Amino acid sequence: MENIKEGWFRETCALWPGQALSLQVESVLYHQRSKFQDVMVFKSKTYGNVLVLDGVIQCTERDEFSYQEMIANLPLCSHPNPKKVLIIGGGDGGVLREVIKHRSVESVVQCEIDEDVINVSKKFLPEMAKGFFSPKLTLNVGDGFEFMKQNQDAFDVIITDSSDPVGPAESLFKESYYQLMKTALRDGGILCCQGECQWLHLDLIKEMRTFCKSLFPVVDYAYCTIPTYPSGQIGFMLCSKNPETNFRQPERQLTSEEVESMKLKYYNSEIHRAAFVLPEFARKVLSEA
Ligand code: SPM
Repeated sequence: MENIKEGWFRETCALWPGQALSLQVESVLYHQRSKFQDVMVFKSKTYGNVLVLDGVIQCTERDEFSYQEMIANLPLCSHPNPKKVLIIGGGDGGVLREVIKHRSVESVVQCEIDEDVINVSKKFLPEMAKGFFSPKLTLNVGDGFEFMKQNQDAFDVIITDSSDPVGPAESLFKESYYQLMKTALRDGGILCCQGECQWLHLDLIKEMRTFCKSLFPVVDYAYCTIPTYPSGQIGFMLCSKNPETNFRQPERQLTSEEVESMKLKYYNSEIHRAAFVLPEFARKVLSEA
């Protein structure tokens, strides 16, 4: 295992040159090559079990909730009545776990291409993967592109929980993919996608925002903090087919009782609003897009 040395896992990638995140390893629980990628789970000293795909951290038991709650709740709370939801990717199940907490959501289809990631998550990340047992779920092990081509005008919300734009997920950051999501959304539908990091990928985010604005009347960008993603944060690209959508003011505000009963640890309506307030260097670049 070339990325574990002297008891430390080190995450390096061409997408964040010159920097690396390290976590201390207690033991490697699983390491196999699936049909699509290298899949590893290790038990870390201080972040619980960690899922790593092609050498890149996807989630840790300690901090996963920030990303999963935000990528699910930013779009769901921006829609007046989300009933049918599509999740592309998200094989660990954490986004699904958050989506099914919404009473309005009647059905969820999840398309994950790599069945090994689902099985490994059920075994080693059970808190995240518990959503896979929900009666609301139809699981489709296969390609999200193909699924959306066959299912147009079908969903209120589409969430793309992808890995980074190298290898299998590269096409999910392209205009043609957003065009396909647009056709799979019903009128008034909303999408939210993993949107990379302001500190590292501002040019990519700007390019994506530009093509999103050519497709949708409303486009916005938000982010959350998360210690185990590079530079400690990750963003979300949000688009709506409804010209009246204002992502910065959640359409459905959660009461503190709802936050409590949904067992939310990061998302609340205040952080929803705050997530769109960008530091000046990013605000400036993205306002030109
Ligand atoms: N459900 C969790 C899956 C995680 N999907 C996003 C993973 C991104 C990992 N790399 C982050 C790099 C940010 N620039």
